[in-house]
Amino acid sequence: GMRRIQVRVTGMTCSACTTSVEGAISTLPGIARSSVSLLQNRALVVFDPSLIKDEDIRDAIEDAGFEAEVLP
Ligand code: 9UX
Repeated sequence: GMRRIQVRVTGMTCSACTTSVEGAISTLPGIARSSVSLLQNRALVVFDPSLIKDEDIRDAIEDAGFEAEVLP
């Protein structure tokens, strides 16, 4: 089945940052759905855990230039 996580994303200061984060997530394998909130500093990601791990999603957001932490 699909896994759903929330990621705290800090360092987004404008809507173009949000678009960058969305782009970084959506190009990863196994992503079913993602939405990023600038105001809440939060990304919601639904993905196939047989294709990608929480840590890979976090790392992709960090590689795009933001701080990311998967929430418990
Ligand atoms: Mo907006 Mo974000 O001008 O790194 S794109 S601040």
